[in-house]
Amino acid sequence: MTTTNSNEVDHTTNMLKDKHVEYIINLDKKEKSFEYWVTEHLRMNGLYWGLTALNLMNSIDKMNKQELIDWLLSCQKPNGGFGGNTHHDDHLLSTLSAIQILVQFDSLDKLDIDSVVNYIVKLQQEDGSFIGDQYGEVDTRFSFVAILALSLLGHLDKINQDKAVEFINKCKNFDGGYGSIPGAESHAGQIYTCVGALAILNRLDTIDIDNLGWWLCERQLPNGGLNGRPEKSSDVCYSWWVVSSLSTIDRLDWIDNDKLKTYILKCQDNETGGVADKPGDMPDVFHTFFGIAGLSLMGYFDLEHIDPVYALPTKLLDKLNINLPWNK
Ligand code: GRG
Ligand code: ZN
Repeated sequence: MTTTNSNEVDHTTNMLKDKHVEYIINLDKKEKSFEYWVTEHLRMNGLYWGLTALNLMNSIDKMNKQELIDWLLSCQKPNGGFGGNTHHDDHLLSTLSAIQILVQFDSLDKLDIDSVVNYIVKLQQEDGSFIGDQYGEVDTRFSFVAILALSLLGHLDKINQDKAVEFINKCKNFDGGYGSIPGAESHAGQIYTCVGALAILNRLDTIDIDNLGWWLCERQLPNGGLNGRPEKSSDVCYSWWVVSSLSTIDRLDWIDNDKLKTYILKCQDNETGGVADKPGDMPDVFHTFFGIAGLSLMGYFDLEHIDPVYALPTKLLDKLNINLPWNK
């Protein structure tokens, strides 16, 4: 399969790699525009999505590293956490994105690691769960984000890991999936976070693999795309949430990879570049990243390989000496 730029190319069978690179680079130039890294308060997440997508396409050097690191460091608050932009409150989600960006720029040494670790550790609750910020919402997303961030910083020992696992297991449902809090319905996004957290803590043994594998593969619809829970429509971002979970539990062959690839390709915008949530919709940086990440996980188009748990290029995790037993 070729990778090309031409408008004459059939985007339903080819990946428009060069156009996607241009699309992402241009987002950075459209400062103050509506699309500027999705929305202002999410800029740290947006930068992580865009940068990682470029990295998978071997084009990270197209970004201005020094300028971005200076901006990123200006988003750190006195309590150690990072805001989504310079004048925004700290949040666990933007703190993880900041760390993932620094890993990709090989610049973790720019960080006062102890202050960030302290910030994250304080967010763990008595029952092992994590809150995302000062407002106190509990969600398995925050368990995962805290565990992933501490793992990248080499300080997982600072939290109560057994309690963290206990809380995640309370969020497991009869169908083998996981929800955001105990009793909440299974959702592919929450499953990614719970499976990822358990993988990092070396507790994949607590997962009901067959049940979960079935639930996940039933997310594939006749159009090849995946949905996030029963009765919902397909969306490109589930090419990450579902495919990464299947990959971590070693059941990626339980869905039709070729049909999903075609669905993702149909969501490409062959004029502007970028990938949309559904065929014909407007592209955005979030779905561009998750579409490309899904293709990378499935091994298409000579993309840099992404790790299904850390959501970073595998080669960078090897450099950090992070153990990836699921990556056989
Ligand atoms: C490092 C990749 C990475 C992520 C950090 C924030 C986070 C951890 C994970 C988010 C997991 C999650 C809950 C994803 C789901 C997002 C989503 C599309 C929600 C909408 O779901 P529905 O079912 O609506 O309400 P749809 O659009 O599917 O019909
Ligand atoms: Zn989506």
